[in-house]
Order: sequence, then C-alpha cells, then structure tokens
Amino acid sequence: MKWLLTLGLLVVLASLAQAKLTRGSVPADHEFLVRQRDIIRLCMKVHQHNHYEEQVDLVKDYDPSVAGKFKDVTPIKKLMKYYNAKTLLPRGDIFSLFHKEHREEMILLFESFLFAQDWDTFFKTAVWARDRINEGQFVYALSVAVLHRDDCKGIILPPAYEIYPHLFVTSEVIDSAYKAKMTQTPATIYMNFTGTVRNPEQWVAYLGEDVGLNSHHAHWHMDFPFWWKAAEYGIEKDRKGELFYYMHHQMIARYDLERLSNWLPFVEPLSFEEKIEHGFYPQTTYRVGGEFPARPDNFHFHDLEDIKIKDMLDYTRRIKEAIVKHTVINKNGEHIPLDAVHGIDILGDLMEPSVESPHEDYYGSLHNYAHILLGKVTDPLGKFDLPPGVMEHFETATRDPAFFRLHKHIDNLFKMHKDLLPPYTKAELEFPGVKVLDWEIGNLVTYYEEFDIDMLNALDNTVDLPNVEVKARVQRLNHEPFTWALHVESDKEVTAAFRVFLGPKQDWYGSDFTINTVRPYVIEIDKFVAKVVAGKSVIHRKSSESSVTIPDRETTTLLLDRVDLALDGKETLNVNKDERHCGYPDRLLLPKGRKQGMPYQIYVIVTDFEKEKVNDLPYDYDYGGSLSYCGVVGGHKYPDTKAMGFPFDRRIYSREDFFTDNMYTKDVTITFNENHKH
Ligand code: CUO
Repeated sequence: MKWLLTLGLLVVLASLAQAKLTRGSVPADHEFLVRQRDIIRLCMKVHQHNHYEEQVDLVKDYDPSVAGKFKDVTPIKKLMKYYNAKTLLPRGDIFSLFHKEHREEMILLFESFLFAQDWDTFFKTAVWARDRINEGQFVYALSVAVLHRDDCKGIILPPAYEIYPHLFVTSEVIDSAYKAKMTQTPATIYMNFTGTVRNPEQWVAYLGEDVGLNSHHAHWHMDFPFWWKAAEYGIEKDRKGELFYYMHHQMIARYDLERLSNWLPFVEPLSFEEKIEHGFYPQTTYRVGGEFPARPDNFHFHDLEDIKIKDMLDYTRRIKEAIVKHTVINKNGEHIPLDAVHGIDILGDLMEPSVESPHEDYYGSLHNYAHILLGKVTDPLGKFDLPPGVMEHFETATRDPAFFRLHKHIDNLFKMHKDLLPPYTKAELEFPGVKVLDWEIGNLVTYYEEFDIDMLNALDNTVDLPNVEVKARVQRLNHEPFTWALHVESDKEVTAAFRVFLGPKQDWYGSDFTINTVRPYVIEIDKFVAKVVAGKSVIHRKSSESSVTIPDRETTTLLLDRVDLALDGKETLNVNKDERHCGYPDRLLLPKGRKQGMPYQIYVIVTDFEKEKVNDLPYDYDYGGSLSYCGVVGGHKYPDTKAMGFPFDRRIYSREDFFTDNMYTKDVTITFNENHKH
C-alpha cells in the first residue's frame, strides 16, 4: 500500500514537473518550424489558388478519403461525396458560420482535420482542401483544428485582420490599396472610423472597430464554438456556458465604460418589438459579393422566412420563466435545477445556444438567431440578395453598436438569474487571518496611437505586377504600462487567489454609484494566485501580466521571416505551447477615461486558493496567460470553483455587508493624454 502511495506521489510530481516544463517559451525544433511555416503558407491569399508549388504538388494525386488515416472516416467520406457531386459552397462565395448549411459543411471539414490520425494525413488533407473547398470554410475549419490538435500546440495562426483585411478596413482603403499596387507605389493609407462625429455612437467606434477586439472575439468563438460536440471530439470545454456569459458580460461592461468616458449613456438592451434607434453603415466591402449591408436609423425587425419575431419573444419568455422557477426542462421533460453552482453554465448553453442546450426546440436559438435577424434586417426576405451583415461574422460583429445592445438583452437575462441568488454571506467573502493593508498603484494614463494593418492578403498576386508594401493606418487606444503593489498581512503562510476589478466612481452627473448599482459595470482587470508569507508581504504586479489580456500580435510577414531564419539556423525562434490566440488586447485593459482625469475605483479580494482549487498543477500555472475571459483549453479544468466575476456577480445590499478585511478598494484616476507623442 505504502509503495502504491509513493508511486502515486511520484506520478503526480512527474506530471507537475512536466507541466512546469511546458510553461514559458522553449526554442522551437526543426519539425515545429516546418509545421509553423506550412500552416502560415496555407493561410496566405486564400481567395486565390495556392501559389506554393510544393504544397500543390504534394496533393496532386491525393484523395484524402482513400489515402488518409482517420479515427473516424465518416466526415471525410461525406465531404468527398458532396465535393464530387459539386454541392458544396463554391469557392469565392461568402461563408457565414450562422448559415446552417455552410456550417454543416465546414464541420465535416473540421472533423476530417480533427480526426486525422497523424500530421501527414492532417496536413495533406488541409492542402487538398485549400484549393477545393470554399476559402471561408477552409480557414475557419483549419483555425479551429490548429487550436485543438495536439500536434499543433504552439503554432501561431495569422491574425484574422491579416487573413481577410477586407472585413476590417473600409472600401476606401481597399480602393487606395489597389491603386498603390497598380502604380507600384508602396503606401500607408489612413483609415477613419465609420460615420461622422454627428453620430454620437461613433464616439466609441474606437472600441467596436478595434481590430484587436474583433480578433479576440473571433478567437474566443473558435476556442469555444457553439457547435462543439465535446463527447464526439473527446475534448471537454469546462464551464463553456458560463464563459459565454462572462466574457460577453465583460465586453459590454467595458463598452459601457467607454461610453461613460465619452458622456454617452450606458447601452440599452435590444428589444425585438421596438425599432433599432441607431443605424450602422459599415463602409466595408466583401472581396466579391458587394458592400456589407447598411442599416438606416429607426429600423424595425422583420420576420425572416425561418426566424419569426414572435418565436424570439416566446423563447425569451420561456427563458425568463425558467429563471424565475430556478429550473429548466430538458428534451425528456425532466427538470434540471438552475442552482447557484451550475445554473449560469446551463443558461449559457441554453441561450447561445450550444450543442449542450438542454432543449433547443423549446428554448430556441435566442442569441444566434438574433445575430442573423440583425444581419438580415434590411433584406429580410432576400429580395435584393444582399450579402450577410457584419453581425453574421464573429470577426466583424462588434463593429455594429447593435451588437452591444443585443448582448445587453442576453446579459440582462443572466443578471436576472444571478439577482435571484442570495447575496454572498460574510463567511463566503472573508479569509480569516488575511488582511489587505494598502495598495500602491502607478499613474493610469491612456492615449491614442497609430497602428498599421498589413494589407498583403487584400491584393491578388499577379503575374505582371509584383506585390508592393501597403498598410492601412488606424488609430487605437492604448495605455501607459503601470504597476501596483498590494500590502498584505497574514497570520500564516497561505496560497491566495487575487481578483482585481475596476469600476466607475461617478455617473454623468457626478453622483457616486452605490456598490450595488456599480456592479454591472465593474470590469475584471486581473486574477492570479500567489504565496503570502506569515506576517507582512507585498505582492507586485505589472499591467502586462494581467490574466485578462494578451500582447499585440506579430505580423505574419515578420513571423514568416523569423521562421525562415530559424530554419536556416540563423536565429532561434522560441515557442510557447500554451500560448493563446484568445485574449483581450493588452492595450485595451483600461477604459479611455477623460483628459481632465476621470475617477474610478479599484477593488481587490483575496481568497483561500486551497479551498477553491480544482487542478493538481503548480499554484502559479497561468494556463496560457488569458484565463479571465478565455478560460482554459488543452484538457484542463477551469482552475477554481468560484463563480466567474465573484464577488460582483451577486446582489450587494450595502458596503457594510460586503467589505471584509481581505478586500480593499481605492480611488484612482484615469487620464486620457491627447498630446501623447507616437
Ligand atoms: Cu460573441 Cu454574440 O456571441 O457575438
């Protein structure tokens, strides 16, 4: 028995050591470098035929359904059948994940990629598909496969704004880019946000149209696809429904803070029965298929052929009823409780809905259908054959202010559930023996900077005209890096979880928010675990270490150059196999604030990690660095048992009921520096 325990301990220690080893960056080996290069090449100029001859040659006589090795051959067989029958979405057509047939075809391709038993089959099947399957379906299926295959760990995908610049820049920029190529003149083209200052919604376009925000959102939905079949794929997505709620809740709260910085009221929830007050003119063009549809002001929702407004109201009513009764029914008519632990996760699955929805026929497809209704609002019956709207792609959805209104509607339903739960008790909030004494924090300063989007993939490769360097220059929000130091006193050594939040202090009239009214607008800015010694200690943290964010993405051209140099042995390329594509942009960690300074409050709560921990991993394991909004992937469980957003997710009666010794709050000021030098 004793040796069994010893052996068990050794196994645990070995796996801990392994986990430690995989953290951080290590030099990439030759095999990895070749794979990284090949995947990037597959994503270049996807609208044209593959111009990497060696890839084309590789699959000249390759039929994946015959030559490939798959764990399950059904998806590739089906795909080949449709391909040979020429019934698949043609190349050049616009792919939307919200379109059922488009999605089902894409899933067949994704499953072929996921079920490929070795790299050879995966890669050859991808090269085969690159020139034969619709490019939108291909890039999406490939991206999700790269994010989930073990042999792709650490491979970096090009940012969406470089794969499809058309989705992110205005038509004007595209026109100028073509001119630059025709005249063979390298160019940097300035791009403005959509609309004019006469449209108050445009004052916050710097957030909705931020390419980093859109990339984060698109990648979140690739890490947690609503169509994910966990059992079939053998990859669980722990607390996926709750993450759907929490990540979007935080996005709306952050949007509201930007609105407050600009003296705009908080965003109103969308109602399917009322007109949509603010229109949206995306000013973007598909490569083929025309302009993204625009929506004039005060437009009403209309029934689509297969989605009716009345059904949306019924879904909403049934969901509200389930929330009030604290129970949902599943397909077998059984009641599943919406309790304090799992309720929010179940509701997330039900409202998005994901494959895990307890009863999709009854509770419907509230959120996904709303995306489609908004996307098709100006051509509901397809009379004018308009292409999909910005709301019908995760890459472009946040550009439309109505995105935040839709998600506020959904978020209010989640809030209704949370508000019906009992407030946290003192026992749930406190950490006996641990006291926060002080908090020092550096200056919080934001500014605008310029950022260049590489337009390489926007322009076709042509025989006569070589490529020229063309960039779109956009303005974006950033902040000065800041640090903070938390002074803590403890009567013993403990492993403590730190949750750090920021909320507005005053409303538009200068009146202070109460602790309960400010709750929905409190944003998480960091969460981590640290050792606290007995006696007094100081915990230091940098803004760049935040668990909410990821740093700026490297351009694909630069990455490809570095991979080539490493393959030639001229440079070492480091790879972090835990690295996430999903993560809020570091630049946007703080709201803009105001140039005369805007008051906020920061909050921290320190809790006993030993009581809430889930995994047997080192306490400071960071799960790829963007845990707060992007959860965990790679087969781990979410690392703690607390509700996401704890302790601000439940009602708070008063400051006295709420604040305990292990919490601390402090007034801070965020100043927007309009004279920042680039
Ligand atoms: Cu992310 Cu609606 O779920 O856009």
